[in-house]
Amino acid sequence: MEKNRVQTCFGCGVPLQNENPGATGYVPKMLGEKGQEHYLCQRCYRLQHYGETREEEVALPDYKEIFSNAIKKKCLIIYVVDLFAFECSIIKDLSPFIKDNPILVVANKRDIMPKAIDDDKLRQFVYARFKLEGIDIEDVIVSSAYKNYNIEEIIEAMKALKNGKDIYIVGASSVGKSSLINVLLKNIKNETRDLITTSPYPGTTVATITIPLDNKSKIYDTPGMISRDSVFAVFDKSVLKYTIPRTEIKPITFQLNDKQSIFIGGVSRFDFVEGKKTGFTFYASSNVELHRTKLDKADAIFEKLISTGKIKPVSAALKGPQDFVRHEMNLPNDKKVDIVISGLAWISVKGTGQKVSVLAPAGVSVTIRDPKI
Ligand SMILES: Nc1nc2c(ncn2[C@@H]2O[C@H](COP(=O)(O)OP(=O)(O)OP(=O)(O)O)[C@@H](O)[C@H]2O)c(=O)[nH]1
Ligand SMILES: [Mg+2]
Repeated sequence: MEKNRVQTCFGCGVPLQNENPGATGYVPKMLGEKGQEHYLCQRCYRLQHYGETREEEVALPDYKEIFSNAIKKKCLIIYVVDLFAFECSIIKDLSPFIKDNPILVVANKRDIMPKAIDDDKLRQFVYARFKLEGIDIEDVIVSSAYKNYNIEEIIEAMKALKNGKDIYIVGASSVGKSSLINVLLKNIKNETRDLITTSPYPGTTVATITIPLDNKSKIYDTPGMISRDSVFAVFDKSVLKYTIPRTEIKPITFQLNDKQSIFIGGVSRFDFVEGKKTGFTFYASSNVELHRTKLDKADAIFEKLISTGKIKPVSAALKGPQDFVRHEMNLPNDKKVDIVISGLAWISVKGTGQKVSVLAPAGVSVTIRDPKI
């Protein structure tokens, strides 16, 4: 590596070093030889070439410091949210740093949402939620970095809004910020290889990455904050592998009488405690198995399925009902709502005053919101 210049990894933004192979930002000398335009740390090299993730974690950055250092001048903010894990996508701590700038919201991962839903419905949902959070936004574009969906629309909106300024891509971890930048660059510059490292698990981008966009402005990729009260902060990779949807989610409706339960894998449980027969529609990754049973037998069966591994996924920390937190709720009267287990699933139901209860892992929030769909 050249001396006197702080080199950073183009894949994740960490400062590079070639002395300690066990430490963050290690780059073998051969990768850092003269003539190479972009330097990748060993972790990014492995992720990009073999999709391999090391078990050891990189130190998570101090987001407040990153944003207060980064967003000092006027810029265009592209705030990326995940249409599936939406509750984990709105990061309250971010608002003070971005609020004086124009904000374009990109609602990503359209491909995993059911095809039958109208994009406009999703846009309205996202609009309403940002309004509720008190964040003024210019527009919402529904996109898929995977399917190259509405990427041209994002580029057009960027052109219209950026006014010669730089662009910061912000948002929670794993919403697809780096993936979007890679497809935006492909479309704008016709570059064909992925440069910024992406991975299914939170904490991929570690520091702000600067990419020249044109001769006037730059685009900045930033590390995403991990929502503390979601499954992303609680489950390890072996569980997240199942819970993060990779393909279109297929809603499953159960017509339940009260005193019936649905297991959401071995990692959550929904109990219909009291009320008239109701249709409950479950939205979760297709790799999360749903299992119906009677409430009075639910504790014993739940424990048995978990211990025998006959339900997927299971988590080593969740062995039986005693390891979960119970959230009891009275549903509203005559109103459609979603019951959300943050980052894992949501259950859509017409409320008629039913009494329900959700067993969720400790630390994962369970909330009721206006319906997404
Ligand atoms: N299904 C689907 N997956 C996507 C899409 N965009 C990104 N992903 C996946 O989501 C995961 C996270 O993507 P990243 O681009 O690394 O997310 P990030 O927001 O940069 O994450 P951090 O760097 O941790 O903040 C990866 O597995 C991507 O392949 C999309 O449009 N659809
Ligand atoms: Mg990233």
